[in-house]
Amino acid sequence: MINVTIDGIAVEVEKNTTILEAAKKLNINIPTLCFMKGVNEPGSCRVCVVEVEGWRGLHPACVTKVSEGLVVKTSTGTVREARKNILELIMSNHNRECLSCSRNLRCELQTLCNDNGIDRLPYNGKVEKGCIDTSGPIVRDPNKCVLCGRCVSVCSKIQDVGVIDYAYRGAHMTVTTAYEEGLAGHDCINCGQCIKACPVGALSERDDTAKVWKALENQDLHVVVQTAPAVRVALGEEFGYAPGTNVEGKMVTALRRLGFDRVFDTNFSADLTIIEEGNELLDRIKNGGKLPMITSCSPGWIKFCEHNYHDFLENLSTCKSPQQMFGAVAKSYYPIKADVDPKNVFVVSVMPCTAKKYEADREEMQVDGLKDIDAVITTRELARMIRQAGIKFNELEDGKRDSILGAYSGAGTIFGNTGGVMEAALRTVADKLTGKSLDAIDYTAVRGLAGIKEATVSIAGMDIKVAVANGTGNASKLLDRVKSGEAGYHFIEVMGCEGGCINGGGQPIIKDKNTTDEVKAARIKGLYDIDKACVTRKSHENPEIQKLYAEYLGEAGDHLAHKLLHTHYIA
Ligand code: HC0
Ligand code: SF4
Repeated sequence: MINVTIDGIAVEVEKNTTILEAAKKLNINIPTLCFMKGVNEPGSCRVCVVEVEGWRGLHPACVTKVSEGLVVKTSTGTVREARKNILELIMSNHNRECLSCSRNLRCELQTLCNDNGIDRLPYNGKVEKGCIDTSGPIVRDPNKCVLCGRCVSVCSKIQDVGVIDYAYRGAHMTVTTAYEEGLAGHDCINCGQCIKACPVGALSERDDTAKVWKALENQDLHVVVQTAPAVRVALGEEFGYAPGTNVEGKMVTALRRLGFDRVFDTNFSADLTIIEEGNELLDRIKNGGKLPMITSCSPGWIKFCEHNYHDFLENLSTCKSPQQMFGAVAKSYYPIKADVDPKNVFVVSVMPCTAKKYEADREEMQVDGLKDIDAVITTRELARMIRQAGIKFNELEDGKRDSILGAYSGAGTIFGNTGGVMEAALRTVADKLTGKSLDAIDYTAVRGLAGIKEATVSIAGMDIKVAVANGTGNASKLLDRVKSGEAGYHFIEVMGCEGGCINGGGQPIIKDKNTTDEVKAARIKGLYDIDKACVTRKSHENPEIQKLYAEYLGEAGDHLAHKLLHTHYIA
C-alpha cells in the first residue's frame, strides 16, 4: 500500500492508483472532461490538473500514479486559474447555443464552466468547424465537439466499429468519418453509445417528437404506442427517481395524457418473439439446421453482423425483433379486433435504443405495403414530450396497459437485460422439451454484466450449450472464437450495447460517468424485480399470446406467422 496526502488529508491506496482515484477515496472531486474510466484515459484535456509538492508544473490527476509520500493539492490558486483558463480555451472553439442545445442543463462542459467561475469568454476561437451530419438517426454537430475523444474510444474500443476518428491538426482538428461523409453511409451501427459518451451536445439522436405530435393531433389516425422493456426502469431518472425505479404505471398514465389511443407493451411482443424463436431453435436442433442460432432482436448487432460477419448471417434467427413484431400485429390482428382500418393505425415505439429508428426504416420491415412502425422515439425524447405537455410526472397515478397487446410475462420483461432473451427462451424451450411446467426457471449463469457469459443447460437429457455477448466488441470476440472452432454452441444471444437495452443509446444520460456500472446494475435489478413479481413468468403462458395464436396466427412458424413475424438479412 502507498501513503499519500491530498489537500491535507492522509490516505492509503493500492500501488498503481491514480491521483484521481485516490482523491475519490477521500470524496474529493477533481473535475474531468476527456476521462472515461477504462474507455478513454488520454490525459489530454488537462481539466483535472493538480499540484504535487516538489514537482514542477501541473499534472493531470487521471493518468498520474501515486507514489509513497506524495503530497497533492487539488485546488490551489494556480490550479484553479489553470483550470479556468483551459475551460475558457475549450469554450472559445465551442458553439455556445446552449439554450437551444439538447444537452442544456445536462452538459458536462456547462457544469464545469459554472463550477469553475467562467463568467466571461476572453478568446474568440474557431467555432464553425463543419456541417451538421443529419444523414441517419445519429446526429453529429462538429461545432459543439470539444475533442475529448470519448466517442472515438467507445466506437472503436468498446463497440469495435471505429467509424469516427480525429482528423487534421491544431485549430483545424476535428472528429469525423472517413472522407467526412455522413454516418449513415458508413459502417455506423446506430448504437448511440457515442451519444452517451459525449460530454456535450455534439452527438444526439434525430428528434422524431414532431412526427409523433403531428400524428397525435391527426383525428383520422388511431395512434397506438408500445414501450420497450428497459424504458420503465430508466425513464424515472429524467424526473429525479433513482436508476432502476419502475415507473411503468406513471408512464402509462403520461402516455394516455399525451393522447395515445392505446397504450401497449413491447414486453408482449417479446413474449411473441420467444414463441417464434424457441420454435425455430428446436426446429434447427432437431432437423439439422444451421447452428449456433443467434438472436436477431438488437438492430445495432444485426447491422454489425451484416457488415463484419457475413459468414454468420444464416445463423441469425429469422425472427423480427419484438419492436417489429409488435408493429406487424398492431396492423393486422389488432385492427380486426378493434374494428379500425389498418391504414389508419399509426404505431409509435418508445425505445431505449437509437438503432430502433434505423430498424423501423429498413425496407423489409413492412407487410403488404404497410410499415410495421411509423415513428420511434427514445426514452429521452419521451421525457421531453412529457415535459412539453406540462405533465407533472411525479404526481401521476399509476395506469394500466390496454388489452389486447399489453399483457406480458416476466420473461418478456427481462429482454431488456443482457442474458434476458436467452433466459426467456430457455424457460419456454425447457417446458416444450420436457412437456412439463418447470419451476426452476432462474438461469442465473446468463445474468450479470460480464461481457461474455457461457453455460451448458441440461434439459430432458440434452445438453444445450449457450453463450451471451453484450456490446458488439464482445460479440466480435465471441464470434471469432466460434469461427476458429475454439468454441461451439447451440444458441447465442447478442445485444449491441454493454449491459443490454438498459444501457441503450437512447436512455437517460448518466451525468457522472464514474457511476455507469452502478446505474446499469440498478436498471438490471429493476427488470429482474418486475420479473419476480409477475404472475406469469414464461412467454408461452402469456394469455394474450395464447389468444393471438388461437384466434389468428395458428401455430408458431406457420405461414401467417412467417409472413408477419420473420425477416431476412442483407449480405
Ligand atoms: Fe430492447 Fe427488445 S429488449 S431490443 O434491448 O429483443 O431497444 O428494452 O425493445 O425489439 O422486447 C431495445 C429493450 C426492446 C426489441 C424487446 C428485444
Ligand atoms: Fe460508433 Fe455506435 Fe456512434 Fe455509430 S452510433 S458512431 S457505431 S458509437
